[in-house]
Amino acid sequence: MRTQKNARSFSNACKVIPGGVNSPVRAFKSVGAAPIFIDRAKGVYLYDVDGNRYIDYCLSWGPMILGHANNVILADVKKAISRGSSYGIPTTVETDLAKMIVDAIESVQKVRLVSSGTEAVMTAVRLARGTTGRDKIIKFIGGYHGHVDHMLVSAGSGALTLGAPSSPGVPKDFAKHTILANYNDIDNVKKLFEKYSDQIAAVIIEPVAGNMGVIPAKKSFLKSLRTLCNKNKSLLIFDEVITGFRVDYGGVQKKIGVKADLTCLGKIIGGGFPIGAVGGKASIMNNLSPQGSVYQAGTLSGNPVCVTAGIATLRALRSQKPYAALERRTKKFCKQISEVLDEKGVAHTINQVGSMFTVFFTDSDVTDFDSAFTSNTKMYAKYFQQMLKADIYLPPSQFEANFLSTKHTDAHLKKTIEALRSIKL
Ligand code: KE4
Repeated sequence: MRTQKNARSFSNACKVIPGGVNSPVRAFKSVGAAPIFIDRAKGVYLYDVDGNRYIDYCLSWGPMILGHANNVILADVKKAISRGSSYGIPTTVETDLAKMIVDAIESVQKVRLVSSGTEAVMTAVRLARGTTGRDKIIKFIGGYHGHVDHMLVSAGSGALTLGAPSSPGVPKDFAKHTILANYNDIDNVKKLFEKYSDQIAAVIIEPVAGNMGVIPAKKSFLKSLRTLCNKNKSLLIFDEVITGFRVDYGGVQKKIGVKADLTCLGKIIGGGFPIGAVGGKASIMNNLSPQGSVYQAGTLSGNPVCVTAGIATLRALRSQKPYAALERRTKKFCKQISEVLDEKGVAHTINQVGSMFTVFFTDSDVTDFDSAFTSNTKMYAKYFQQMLKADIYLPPSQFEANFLSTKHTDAHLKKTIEALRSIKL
């Protein structure tokens, strides 16, 4: 039932907020629909202002791995917020969260907390440049690392979806040190190192891409990247803003056996509150101000309320160890989705890693940006709209990731499969 409140909320928002949203992909433009406005959420459910209830597979783009309004997190946050919300002075909870991250990710000896994934990436890149004295950064076509100027060069996620591979407002000079490579194509990277070897400060990669849809990097590719960076004295930056504590407790590094020099985190480590982090070897991290000379700062960095939510989240993940069960449940769910799409004769490919996955409407394998782009985005829009009508909320873009939480039960997945069977594609 779609009454007028969603529509009215959107037109009111458009009067005072560009596009009516505070982040482009929320506008539902690429799925040809008007956005819904959320009143509240609990567990796997979203409730919009029209009174509709949806099963949520976007989970605020990843953070809500323990479900919305998780009681344990809420209890800790309520206690924290009653002691004040921000001091701009160090607190011991910041040390506690940093320590949890250091203990969880072997390659991380020190951590700087910030307020978003974009800030984490911005800091990691500046730190890599300051540490190596070099300017160039290799990123991958279709990779999205937040909206800092020098990363908006053929970005993925919103920019990719909006068909603007690089954004107006980014001066050419800001982008000229960003070199683009093809994901999973080591020969391409080798050629770039041959061309720019002693100029490359770092390679930044999502070890499991989430912003051109889910695309895992091949283990051999990541191992070769590690070797190339060692040989050329460049740093390897893993952007684990999505994958951090999503596919395993820590990141993907343990699973794939490749260690990054710097790791960017966000989303889950804040439990739904604004947060980001960059971590790595002490010898590199110590170059950050005030210990070193690479400047970085933030009024709300390490905010005690956000950090408390992060600690509660990681503590729950560390004790519940949900990852194997989440992976099993997600694999089974993807198999069921595929069976129904086969029954409907709809060409598709599903990429799944842990509890994140994407249904690409294409009949080719999806291993990089070009193959992801063979997807039929009109079909995706139809799928999104029909599933929304069936009270299932999916990411409003073909080039994003779906997520399961620990609150998604077999009954929720069964209802979703029934909804998929009922729609016309
Ligand atoms: P934030 O600044 O949005 O916290 O993080 C930027 C970022 C960095 N690195 C990766 C791998 C990311 O996926 C992101 C942000 N992800 C998008 C969705 N894929 C956020 C959603 C949005 O832009 O509204």
